[in-house]
Amino acid sequence: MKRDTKMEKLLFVTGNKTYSPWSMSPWLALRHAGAVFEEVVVPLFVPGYKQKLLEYSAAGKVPALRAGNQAIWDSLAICEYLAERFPKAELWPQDIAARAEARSVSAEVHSGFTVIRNSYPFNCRATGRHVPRTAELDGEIERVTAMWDSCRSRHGKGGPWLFGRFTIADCMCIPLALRFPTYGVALAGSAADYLSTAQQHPAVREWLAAAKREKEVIEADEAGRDP
Ligand SMILES: N[C@@H](CCC(=O)N[C@@H](CS)C(=O)NCC(=O)O)C(=O)O
Repeated sequence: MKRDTKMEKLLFVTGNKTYSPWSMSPWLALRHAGAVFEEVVVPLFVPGYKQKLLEYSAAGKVPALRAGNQAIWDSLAICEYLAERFPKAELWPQDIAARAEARSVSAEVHSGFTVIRNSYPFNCRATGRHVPRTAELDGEIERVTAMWDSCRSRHGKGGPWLFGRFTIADCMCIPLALRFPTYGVALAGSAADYLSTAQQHPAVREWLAAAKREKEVIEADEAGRDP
């Protein structure tokens, strides 16, 4: 018998909003889809946090989504699930070529940019952090900004997002873009416009406001603080 998944309640499990970029991506997709969901914030790296995460997903990581008894884990898998569950939200571009490219962008962000991620830990509550630039870091910054520029110039006609309308590619790229203001990385041209569009997005502002209200501090993610 076909299961009506639409009846299954959604429970989203996120890490600290300040420090969890992977949680932010599917949370943006949930908001964009207008999904009704309950949210559990599990503060990371405090005693007992792993046990708590394991109650929701065998991977023991955030993000995790529960749809009834079904566990869905990993940011991109959750976004894919939401694209199927909420087709009207058009979380992928309609055009097959644009969709293939949006998937490539999302996958590249999901599996790549490790130098940016390691050098610039996601810390969306902080600004004015200083981390020395290296050739590897500059190379990845150049790559990601060129990618955004290419999406905007070739696919961005219908709106301010990478593929015009808001898609999963934006869900995956926004947390990466938000690292740049933390570490004072000046962007130019369409990459700067893209960051500004992201910073003004109501769902992003909601996430950032929630992060500001958090009290926990994860020292390992507080890179580049002035002594
Ligand atoms: N590739 C995974 C990464 C998940 C991940 O590393 N989550 C981090 C927080 S952003 C986490 O749960 N850390 C806690 C731990 O590893 O114990 C995804 O895209 O969801």
